[in-house]
Amino acid sequence: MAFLQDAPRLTHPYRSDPLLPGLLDRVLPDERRAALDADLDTLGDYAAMAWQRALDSTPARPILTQWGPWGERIDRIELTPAWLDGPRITTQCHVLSSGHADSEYARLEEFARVYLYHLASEFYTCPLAMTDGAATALKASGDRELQARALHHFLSRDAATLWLSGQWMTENIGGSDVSHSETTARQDADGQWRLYGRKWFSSAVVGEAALALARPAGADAGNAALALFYVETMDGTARKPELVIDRLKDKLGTRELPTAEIHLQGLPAWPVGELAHGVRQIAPVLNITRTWNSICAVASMARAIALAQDYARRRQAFGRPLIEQPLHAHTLADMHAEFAGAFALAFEVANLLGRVEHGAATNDEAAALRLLTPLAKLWTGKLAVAICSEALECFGGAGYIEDTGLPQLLRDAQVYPIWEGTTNVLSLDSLRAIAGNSLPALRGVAGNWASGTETGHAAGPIQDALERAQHFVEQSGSTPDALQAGARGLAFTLARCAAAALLARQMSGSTPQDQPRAAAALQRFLAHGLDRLAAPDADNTALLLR
Ligand code: MFK
Repeated sequence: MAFLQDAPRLTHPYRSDPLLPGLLDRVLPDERRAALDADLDTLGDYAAMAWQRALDSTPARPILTQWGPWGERIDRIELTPAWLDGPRITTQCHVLSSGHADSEYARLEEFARVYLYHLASEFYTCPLAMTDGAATALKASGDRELQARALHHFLSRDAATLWLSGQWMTENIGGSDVSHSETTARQDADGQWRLYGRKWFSSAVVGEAALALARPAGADAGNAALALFYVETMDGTARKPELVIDRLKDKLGTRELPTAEIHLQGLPAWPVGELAHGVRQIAPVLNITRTWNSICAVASMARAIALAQDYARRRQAFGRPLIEQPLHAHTLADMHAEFAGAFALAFEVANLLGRVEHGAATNDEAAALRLLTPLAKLWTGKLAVAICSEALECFGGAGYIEDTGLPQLLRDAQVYPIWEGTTNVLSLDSLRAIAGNSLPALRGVAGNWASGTETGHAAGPIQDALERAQHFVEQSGSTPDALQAGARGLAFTLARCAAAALLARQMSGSTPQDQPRAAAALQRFLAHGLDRLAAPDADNTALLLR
């Protein structure tokens, strides 16, 4: 019998996760921790089943049928198995509803579920994220009528009554810059607002509702005149005729997610809040979906690393298992250290979000959260691509072959730095936060995180790097172009400093049994460096562009 290579096996995504159980043990009160276990076990079991199901079957794709046999417009979308499972498994395990429970721990408990569910969901998490954002934005709007209409559906614990919400911002003319949006809102003779226009990326077109930006008829140009509207998409079981699906997107990854181009032809709509400043009003959605993005990015890293580590024990090369080859082991350990930092930062954003929403956070923590949200999104998005790419290399040629299930990890990861704001857009958002008092707040908060006695060696380099970042902001503050050109380096420096401080805190709080591993992750993370600041030189930049 010729040699047959053992395939990588996925160990239990929850029980074998190297970081999640320890984090929950450290942060949650005992009773809450115990209550969470059943849902996390179920989601871990589901994730293991879904990985095997994907390997055992031909990849499924959503299919749009636009016309019925007698020429009627039907726009029917057939979904993949994971999407058909979505309503049941998410309501059964309280994925969305748990985030809106009355507790400062609600968001941490929600995102623990999201982390385990994400890859198994085939990006059903995308419309869930937007639904979570829509629920948060409706709560923030104070509009009791819309809240009564939608929240019990968005946060339902019953698959039969669950509604998903989209977030319709992007247009052909405006992806990152929505100020030129062409969708208009007009009132009909009965006073009902209706939306007219074309939305270019709708990731939840199968949902029952959406929040959409539109310009009220007669309003000024620019983004301040845009308003936010709530829409519903269904008449019973049929899609409303004023919502037309033009086509599904043919994407690099996230192919199970039915992203669509749509036309709005007078879709009934209700204003959310005042009839202007729609970007400000949709901002809560952005900050929530960016948090989902960060958690989902670390979930992809966790999966890629788990498979690569398992394989390194099964695969022999040059006379011994890969895991015993010093260079390969060193590579895997580097991947783990970066992942550990990203995991710590993404989950701290989740934890702070819950604390801020429930009045349990300090003012500095609240200000730091505004900055950490874009930082976590931009850094984890980029890192997920790098780690998934490195993980594919760990399998050699097999990592490039579709039916191993591995290439999809990289294809899908490429979405994290793009949607919900690119790395540069998020870097600019971090400048928006820094224009407030977020940077001094972050310095204070990170100083506390890294202040444990065992981690004194980490506190110095972190504070030094943060001080250089502050100095850079002050130096370039008077020249906005210089500040913008350096914004990405600044953002990566701040993200890495926050992550290092969190790894230090984690090490101090670990059990004696876990401490050596936490210390190793911190040491290796610090060795990769904190400072990504680069003094931008506009002339030098111009010389390199054509
Ligand atoms: C599986 C993982 C889950 C992820 C789900 C992903 C779903 C994917 C589908 C999509 O990708 S949907 C499309 C997402 N599109 C974007 O993310 C747009 C990217 N562009 C931006 O983020 C721009 O920064 C933005 C359009 C939000 C604003 O640009 P502007 O027009 O230059 O805004 P401006 O004038 O600076 O800000 C307007 C107001 O919003 C200001 O408040 P005021 O009116 O009070 O002055 C800002 O402070 C406020 N604002 C903007 N961003 C904010 C914010 N407030 C809080 N948090 C923020 N992040």
